[in-house]
Amino acid sequence: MAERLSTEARKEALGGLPGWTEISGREAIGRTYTFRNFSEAFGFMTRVALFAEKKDHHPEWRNVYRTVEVVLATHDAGGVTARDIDLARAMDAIAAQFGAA
Ligand code: HBI
Repeated sequence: MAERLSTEARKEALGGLPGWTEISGREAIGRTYTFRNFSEAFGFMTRVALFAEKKDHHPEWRNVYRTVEVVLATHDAGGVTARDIDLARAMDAIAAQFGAA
């Protein structure tokens, strides 16, 4: 199983992930994406869902119209692991293809 990152390692990883922040009250990281419209938000979620399934590592997320709020944590490890950092990077790359802010 992937190892939980230390507070220090988590902060360092977040330094390389603009837009991502710590979630207060639990060991998790989050980011909100804003797309041009619902269709693009849902397209993003579909692409991420396929990637997440392939990696067997899944986001917690909430879609409201053209925004997608994401929380990443490794439930099996009870915190943030390298798997979350990898998923955050992949989500950023997919979101950039949709021109998300
Ligand atoms: N996704 N975010 C997240 N965290 C997990 O611990 C996790 C997952 N997706 C699948 C998964 N674990 C499974 O590997 C296990 O629950 C069997």
